[in-house]
Amino acid sequence: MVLEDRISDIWGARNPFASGGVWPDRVDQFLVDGVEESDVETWVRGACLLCSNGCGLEVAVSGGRMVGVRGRAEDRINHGRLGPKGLYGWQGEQSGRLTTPLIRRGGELVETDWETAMGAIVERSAALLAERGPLSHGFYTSGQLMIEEYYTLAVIGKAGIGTPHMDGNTRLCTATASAAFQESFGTDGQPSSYTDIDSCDALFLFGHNVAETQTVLWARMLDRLDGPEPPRLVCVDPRRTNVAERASVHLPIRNGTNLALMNAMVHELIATDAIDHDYVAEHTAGLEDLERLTAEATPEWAAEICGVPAADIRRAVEIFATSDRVVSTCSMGFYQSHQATAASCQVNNLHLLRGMLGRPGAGILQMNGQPSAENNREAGCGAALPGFRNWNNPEHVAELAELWNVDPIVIPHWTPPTNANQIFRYAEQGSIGFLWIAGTNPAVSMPELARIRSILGGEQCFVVVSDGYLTETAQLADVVLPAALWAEKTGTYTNVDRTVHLQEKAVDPPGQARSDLDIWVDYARRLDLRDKDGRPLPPWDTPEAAFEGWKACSAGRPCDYSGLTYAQLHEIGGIQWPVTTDTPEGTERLYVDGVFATTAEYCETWGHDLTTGSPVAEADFRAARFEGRAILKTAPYEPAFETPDEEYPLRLTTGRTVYHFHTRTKTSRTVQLNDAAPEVWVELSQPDAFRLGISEGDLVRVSSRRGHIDAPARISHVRDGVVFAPWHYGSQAVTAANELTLSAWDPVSKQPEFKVAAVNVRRLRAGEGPAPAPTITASAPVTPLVRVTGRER
Ligand SMILES: Nc1nc2c(c(=O)[nH]1)N[C@H]1C(S)=C(S)[C@@H](COP(=O)(O)OP(=O)(O)OC[C@H]3O[C@@H](n4cnc5c(=O)[nH]c(N)nc54)[C@H](O)[C@@H]3O)O[C@H]1N2
Ligand SMILES: Nc1nc2c(c(=O)[nH]1)N[C@H]1C(S)=C(S)[C@@H](COP(=O)(O)OP(=O)(O)OC[C@H]3O[C@@H](n4cnc5c(=O)[nH]c(N)nc54)[C@H](O)[C@@H]3O)O[C@H]1N2
Ligand code: SF4
Ligand SMILES: [Mo]
Repeated sequence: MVLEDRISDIWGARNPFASGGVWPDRVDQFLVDGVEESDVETWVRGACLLCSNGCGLEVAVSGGRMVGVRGRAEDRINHGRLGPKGLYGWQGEQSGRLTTPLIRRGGELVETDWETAMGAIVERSAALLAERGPLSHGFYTSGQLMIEEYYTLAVIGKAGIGTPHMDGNTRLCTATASAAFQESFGTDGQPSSYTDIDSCDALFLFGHNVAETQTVLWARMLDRLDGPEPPRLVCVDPRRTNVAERASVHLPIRNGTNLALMNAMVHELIATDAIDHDYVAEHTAGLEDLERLTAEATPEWAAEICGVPAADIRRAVEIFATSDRVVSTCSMGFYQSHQATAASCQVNNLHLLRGMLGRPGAGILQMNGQPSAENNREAGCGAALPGFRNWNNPEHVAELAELWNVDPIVIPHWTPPTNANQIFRYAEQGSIGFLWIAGTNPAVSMPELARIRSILGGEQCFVVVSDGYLTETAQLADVVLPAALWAEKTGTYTNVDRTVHLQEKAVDPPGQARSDLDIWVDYARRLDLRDKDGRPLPPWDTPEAAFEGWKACSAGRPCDYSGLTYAQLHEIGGIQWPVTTDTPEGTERLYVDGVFATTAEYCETWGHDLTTGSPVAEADFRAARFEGRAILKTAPYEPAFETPDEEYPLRLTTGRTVYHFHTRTKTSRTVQLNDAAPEVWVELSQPDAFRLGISEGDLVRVSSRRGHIDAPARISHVRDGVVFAPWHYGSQAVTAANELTLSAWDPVSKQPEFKVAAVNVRRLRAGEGPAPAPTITASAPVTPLVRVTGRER
């Protein structure tokens, strides 16, 4: 039977539209079997939490349970659409949940009550603070909580305890987006808008498989591609993704060579004099350095390194040079690499050189991945101060001290904030003796898992985990707290184009589960954290009061929420920050006047050398007098840390499939999604498979210097010499791609290199039929198979 659903028909029906038009609405709805629309008692407003798109939706509730979802037609992000995860993935929250706290007794995790669990946490925390001070504490959080929760933890960590050791899994995800914005424009903050896609002449996708990872955004792009005056499309990805299939130019470069390509693209743009001299002169600084650093980077030079024809690089540049309005996106193919910030800055540079920013259709989207990665960065729950403030600027620290009514000396600013890689290193050494992990599953998602497991399982560090499920990480903790998820609580999420959504509580959490906000406020009260006048820190204990606190903190900064209310978000759906009393309807684009955030008073950083990551001195930043001009920065290309050799001759890259979200806590518990991609596989090109004597479905072993995984082989359209492994399947070490990856990172953003490692592959034995990989995505087999995803049921 052919099912018209979001499993076999991932993007749904086309609604083509012309350049400059409005994307037509199409409302997608799913109700569980046996439930009719008339059975739905209430529709509760919110946004999907399974990627950074943040599609506006309503949750159907009946008998106190979630029974379905439908998209909101009036929402600016999705105009009613929902993708596979949005439509089905919420069902995974209804099984396998933690319902009571757990505590380790005699080596085993056993059920306990909140009083005992919180008592144990606070006892350990207070003792360590008394003995060793704030540096004994680390907090590793998420890109999936609400801003109210992040900001609450930021206040606890930065004003109450005073530890610099706070970071999010955003380090693995969007740290490079943030770093590239800071280096180019002076602060974090997405300059552009999804509406730019509606009127662009060309789309450039750099290491971004949007077709599988933000399916509704790809539907918007497809509706442009199938409409009148379609944009030209350029795709940079070593795999033949669905994006690549639609591209005018596909550059399947070797993974780990992005910066060589980017330096050549900028070289060629300058060499062909396709730059907007007026814009560059008025609004940028650093052209001479950029010319010098890219002088030798000809397309022929890059072609050799990247393994693509020089003529194709020229064609891509020509499209950029002959379009008036280009939208570029960067994602993990660029961010999870060794020269991530430099490569992503070069994308910013292409736009600056052509004056293509701040006007409709001309924009940059340095993507986020997780639904609220943006909020973690804004709220300062990660390695930054709240409101994109500069930790190295005493005035910014003084502002926070006044707002929080604490002594500035409490706020950690004597050293750069600690990134997640370092937090795990300190936890390994035991100098961090108390590590609280919330909303992330590092025992599957961090590189070099054998090491991560020994850190989490060791005696040297007390580990608290808050999660909805007993994850691989929770299983190693000393105390596990059952968390409320998504529509079980109220709060706001901000998506990748600065659109803020309010999620309203639809149902109660299971058992004794509590929201992260409640848990952290409880912790703060038990630790008795107070401000200078003895008032409790944080002063709030409800989401809306936390939101008011955040609004005050954000006022006057780029991510200004001061004019926004829950009531407005309820009525309208998504609204883009900054929202002030002057701009109550939000702001579509930043930098429309070409004035950037590069004054010393306002900027978030003095910047870094992109080659070494060493910080620029304040005096040098001031002496350069950028004064609102964007900064053109790059670095010379260098090969990745680990390149192929005789023993490990292939290049591993890792990534996602459309049907699963990360470590699959929700999607493996959703029948439709799990059935579509139930087990791990790895992808090889046809020539590599032939050479190694491997056929479709054969069990193979992929080995790196760190470990190995065993999985059936899919012979796909991946580039020759490249092996692709989805990293979702971490419930066993032998299927977890991060057994293979290495602890190395970009020097500026500190984002780990998940996209490049050297491996070898050997055949173990014949398989039982084709690999269990999806057949209608980038993982499509080179030879057609009988079984087609979503069509066999
Ligand atoms: N279905 C699904 N959607 C998701 C998620 C999910 O888990 N599942 N997660 C969400 C999150 S948190 C994130 S961060 C985003 C990630 O979204 P994406 O960045 O689109 O996802 P990835 O699959 O990690 O990587 C994108 C592409 O990079 C390519 N690539 C690999 N190495 C290189 C390289 O060296 N250079 C270049 N140019 N390309 C390379 C891969 O072939 C892959 O197609 O997705 C979000 N959406
Ligand atoms: N090899 C390789 N590794 C990667 C990547 C890659 O491309 N390749 N990508 C990286 C990227 S981009 C990312 S974003 C990370 C993601 O890595 P993780 O963050 O480890 O992945 P998730 O499975 O999303 O884990 C989130 C956890 O939070 C829980 N959770 C969800 N909502 C809530 C909540 O409201 N409260 C609490 N307390 N818990 C909640 C979920 O149940 C889940 O266990 O992985 C990174 N790792
Ligand atoms: S595109 Fe992202 S936000 Fe939208 S429905 Fe799919 S997973 Fe949810
Ligand atoms: Mo991510």
